[in-house]
Amino acid sequence: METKKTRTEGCRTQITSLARLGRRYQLASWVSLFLLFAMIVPSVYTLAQAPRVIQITATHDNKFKVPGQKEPVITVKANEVIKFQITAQKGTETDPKYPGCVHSFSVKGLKDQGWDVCLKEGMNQFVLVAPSKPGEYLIECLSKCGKGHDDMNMKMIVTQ
Ligand SMILES: [Cu+2]
Repeated sequence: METKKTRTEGCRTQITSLARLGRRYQLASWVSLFLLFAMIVPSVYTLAQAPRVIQITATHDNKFKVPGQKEPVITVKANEVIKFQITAQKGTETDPKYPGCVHSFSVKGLKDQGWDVCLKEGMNQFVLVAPSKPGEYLIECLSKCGKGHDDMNMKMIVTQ
């Protein structure tokens, strides 16, 4: 009698442990699913947050040009992170104050925030943060590049 009892009990415990194991597996799959999401969601978020790319050309005749626009104007949001891709062509002169640069991409009041970039001949890629104060800013070339240099500028509109 006693042995029978223990056998049935043993069976029961086996069944319950199987059920527990099943539950544990289910839990494991839920945990792995959760982990998968935990890994995917931030990367998708980061991709969505990837900085906007703005392309500009700094021409050989010392002008800033934005593809598809008559006048070079860019509109950005306050504090927006922007990735600039600027193709720079060599002007007629070079400035010893900006060694190795054919032009510069500068905002006079924002130099300390990185807005004074040396443009080398060819493709220049860099990331800048838009000013926190909305308004109109003048982006200038401060590297004396020859005829037209004094007018080598473009507008940046910063919106809220
Ligand atoms: Cu210039």
